[in-house]
Amino acid sequence: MVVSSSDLKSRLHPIINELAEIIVATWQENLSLSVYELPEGLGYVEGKLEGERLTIQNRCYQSREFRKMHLELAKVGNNLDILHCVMFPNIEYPLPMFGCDIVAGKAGISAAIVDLSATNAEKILSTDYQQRLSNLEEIIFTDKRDLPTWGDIFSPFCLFIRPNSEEEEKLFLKRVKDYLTIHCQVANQSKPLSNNEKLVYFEGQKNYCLQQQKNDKTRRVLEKSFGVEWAENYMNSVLFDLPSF
Ligand code: BLA
Repeated sequence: MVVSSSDLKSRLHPIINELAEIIVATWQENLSLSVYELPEGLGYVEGKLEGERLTIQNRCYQSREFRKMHLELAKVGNNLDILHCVMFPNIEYPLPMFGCDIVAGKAGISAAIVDLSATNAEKILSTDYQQRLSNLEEIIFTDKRDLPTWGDIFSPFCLFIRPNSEEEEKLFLKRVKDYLTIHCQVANQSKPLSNNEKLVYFEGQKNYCLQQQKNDKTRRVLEKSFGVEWAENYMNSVLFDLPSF
């Protein structure tokens, strides 16, 4: 069955479409993008084994500083809409990982997370990032959520919430745009590293990906529609592939 991508868009929670547009527009405003090819057959996928049909639509770009900028929109049956976004720096640049995930169910958004996660030896964001992030006006969200144990990769600036109103949803979107803009601005000014220094960022990115692959909630959704092997391959070749060095 051929289903056009615009069809998925019309079936997603509006906040997910809105955030997707913000992300791509911010990339286009700040970076020089070219297309990044995903592994064959994994751009648009549909699956249904036990449980409900899962539809996934991927958009992927690259730039000078970023090996891969991945935006994924997914729908599980009629219940669950997901936005997933990760920017994988080219390991020649001393940049953190940008990650964002929104999970929306019938009752609204249950999880909204955004972070810039350090991949340097100290696992601490550079002072440049810390200053810019600290300068953002404070936003108080009512329902903060606790990170799972694998979430030790996230920074003190990680925002993990359950928005409790449309206003909080909008504020979350604004914060994602803030983090993304800071990230693109710092990336634009960053200079490539020497071969020796690259190893640290390779290891840091590897650690980030290995920890994210421990997210059983993501894995289970994929397994229920596509099977264990497919889910494993998708998690380590599309969602969190390791850089080569
Ligand atoms: C949680 N991720 C979840 C949940 C689901 C998914 C169903 C549970 C929602 C909840 O607890 O309310 C599912 N997420 C997916 C699927 C994809 C996806 C199927 O991205 C992709 C196809 N996850 C990420 C990234 C981050 C992330 C980049 O992919 C953070 C930067 C975080 N998702 C994240 C965290 C949780 C979550 C921290 C909560 C996990 C927990 O409570 O155990």
